[in-house]
Amino acid sequence: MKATVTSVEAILVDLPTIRAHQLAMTTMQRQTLVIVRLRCSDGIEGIGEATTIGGLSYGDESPEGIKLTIDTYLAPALAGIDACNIHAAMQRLASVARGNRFAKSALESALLDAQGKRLGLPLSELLGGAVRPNLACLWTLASGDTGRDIEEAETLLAERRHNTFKLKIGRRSVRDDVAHVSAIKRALGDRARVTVDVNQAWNEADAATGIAMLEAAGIDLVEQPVPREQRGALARLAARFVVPVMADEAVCGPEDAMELARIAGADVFALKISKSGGIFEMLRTAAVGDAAGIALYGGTMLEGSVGTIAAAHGFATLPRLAWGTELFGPLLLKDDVVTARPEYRDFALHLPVGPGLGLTLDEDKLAHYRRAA
Ligand code: MUC
Ligand code: MG
Repeated sequence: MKATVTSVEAILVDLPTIRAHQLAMTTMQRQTLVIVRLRCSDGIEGIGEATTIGGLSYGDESPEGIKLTIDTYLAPALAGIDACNIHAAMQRLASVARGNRFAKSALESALLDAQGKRLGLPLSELLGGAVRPNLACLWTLASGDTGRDIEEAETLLAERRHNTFKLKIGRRSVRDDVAHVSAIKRALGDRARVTVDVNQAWNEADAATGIAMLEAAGIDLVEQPVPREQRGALARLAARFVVPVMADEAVCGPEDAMELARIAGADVFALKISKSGGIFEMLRTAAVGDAAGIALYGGTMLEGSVGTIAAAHGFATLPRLAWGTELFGPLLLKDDVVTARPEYRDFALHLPVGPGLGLTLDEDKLAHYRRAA
């Protein structure tokens, strides 16, 4: 079965969020997806997604930059190559571009989606098989208002949609943040797990103060309290506290994982296909953590359905995924660009069963939400 890549299109899609989403570095009112459409000589089309948070405020690839990189450098490099050999295609991309992991991840997803459709296999089967048909999925409370966050959590618990909540902190003073988190934990009690993501906002001294108070308040996990470069500080905090410390921004690829494992820099790794440069690199990163006894967690860049389901297929194949996932991105968006939205129930995301990603683009929605050229 031979097919070559005939064209690649990168489309910017702007979707409104259901409410403001406050992180340490930005407040989101909308999300911009970069949807990739890869067409092959046998008529099969694969889709992928590269999405980041808050333009350039979170990472070093912006949606506009990702589109430019794909249009100018990566799409020409894929033109005419064997669409069935995904490893060779990714090596070709590595040879023409350093970094640019988000853009590469979207293209890899599109190649895998096309190959899955070609062979009639769901992506997770193409990867060797899912060991779990659904993925535990938390929700992030980030409205910026404590009372509203508690109400939101109560509704989602009652609907059996989520029973773990991640709070985005690091924007206010340590004391104000701790007061906010503690109030939410007190209201929810043992009915829910509560984690926090500081998104690198604290220095080591603030982190030591903050984590001590969060631990006393019964918080279950602290994500990326200090800047990503400060691996020593992360290791000291992980050693000092019982509450698990998770690396997110500090762990992108297998080399980061190796170094963090060597210095016992974290108790948990947040995995993301985009920051690793695709599903295969995410799996290699996971393998290093797993071998070092570091627990794993399926992270998100608040992607829409395409990026979320690509990650879900990858996470479903991991032998161990102790902390579940945060693959709730589509639920934060008011609308979608796929015909059937992913299914969330009983505190989990359920994997679609169709070939490839198992998703179909909704052409009318895509035309409606795509950014005018
Ligand atoms: C991050 O840093 O983990 C994940 C959930 C959320 O609300 O923001 C993201 C990014
Ligand atoms: Mg994070």
